[in-house]
Amino acid sequence: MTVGVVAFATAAALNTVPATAGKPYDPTTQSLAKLGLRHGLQIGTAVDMAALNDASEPQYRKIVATEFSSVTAENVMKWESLEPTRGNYNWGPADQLVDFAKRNRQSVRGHVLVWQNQLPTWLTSGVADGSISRQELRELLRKHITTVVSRYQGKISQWDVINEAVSDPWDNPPTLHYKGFWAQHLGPDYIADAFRWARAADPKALLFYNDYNIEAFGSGDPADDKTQFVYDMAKRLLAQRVPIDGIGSQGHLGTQYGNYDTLQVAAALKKFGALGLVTAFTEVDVRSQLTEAVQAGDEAEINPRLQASAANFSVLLKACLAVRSCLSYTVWGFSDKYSWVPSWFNDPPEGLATIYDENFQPKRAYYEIKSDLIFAGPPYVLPRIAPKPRR
Ligand code: 9MR
Repeated sequence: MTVGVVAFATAAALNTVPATAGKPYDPTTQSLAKLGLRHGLQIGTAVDMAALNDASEPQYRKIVATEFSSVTAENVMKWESLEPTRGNYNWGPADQLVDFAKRNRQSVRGHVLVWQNQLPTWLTSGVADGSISRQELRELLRKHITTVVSRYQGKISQWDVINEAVSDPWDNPPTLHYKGFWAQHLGPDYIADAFRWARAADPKALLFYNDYNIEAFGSGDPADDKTQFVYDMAKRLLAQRVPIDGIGSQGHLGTQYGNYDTLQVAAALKKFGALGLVTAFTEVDVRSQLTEAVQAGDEAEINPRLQASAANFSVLLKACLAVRSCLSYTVWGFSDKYSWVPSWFNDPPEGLATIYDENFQPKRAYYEIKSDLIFAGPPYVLPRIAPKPRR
């Protein structure tokens, strides 16, 4: 009898911490945003402005507002969208997202200042037909960065200053190199210039280099290891006192590939951290091949994909949690209904890449990353460091 009472009292005492309003605390009912905050970690999503503004899609808006503490414009802060014709700016959709974030007390990742894709045609065709000279192009880039960063100064926590500047081993030539429009027309010094111009326009935003396939180190040879190439680049930029603050690892994974384990990814984040840089996962999604059986609804083919996807989302999140300089974890869209994947990969078709299904129901991946946030804590998972923007 006495033993029973003691056991009951002990269980009750454990259950009271941290109770709210007489109810035991149930972390599974908390949002990803809230659970991330326990670690000082921002949980973000890319936002499709058309979906956000679609009155027939209230769930989209609600989930963006409630589950996430950070937002990124999936497209509307890209140059072609901001300045579709020369000198005429279209700020509307980008401003709307920044206002939305403010109302919902979210931070904003700025994406993207310098990239070879989604450039306005007036710019690329001007360069192609010789009417825009090299000198003028450099000046246009300076003006673009200055104008955009100044407009959102104080409202953007992290800017992707440079995106995807490094080639891949499957490119020609296969030896890794600076690729694309900007390297071709301005030479690789545009990278240092861009960071300096961005810093001049916003003293506080954290300035990032952002790329895919840099989740883990490989051979260690910058000729074929993209992570190593980016690491060497960052180290050189720092030695030249270029104001780069962080490395954004996009995290576009696929369940058909080998992928990584948590310790491997954490080691890469730590290595960047040891340079004095912060890190972030900026565009996480984990796609799968949609075989005929998957498309026909065969659970035996769907379930392993959902599980593998969840596991990969979790690997990146746990690695981030384990490294204090990893400040945010952003998914590239949260619902399969609005994912870039199906329209980009069709041979074979791919999809199932996000954490909610097409009906906005949370998938295995959602619950898995939620449990990572719940079960992480000291001594191995500590609050994030306070970042200091480099001058
Ligand atoms: O998700 C974006 C998609 O809607 C656009 O059509 C595409 C155009 O290039 O860009 C996608 O976002 C990319 C991001 O800006 C940079 N990293 C890769 C992302 C997926 O392609």
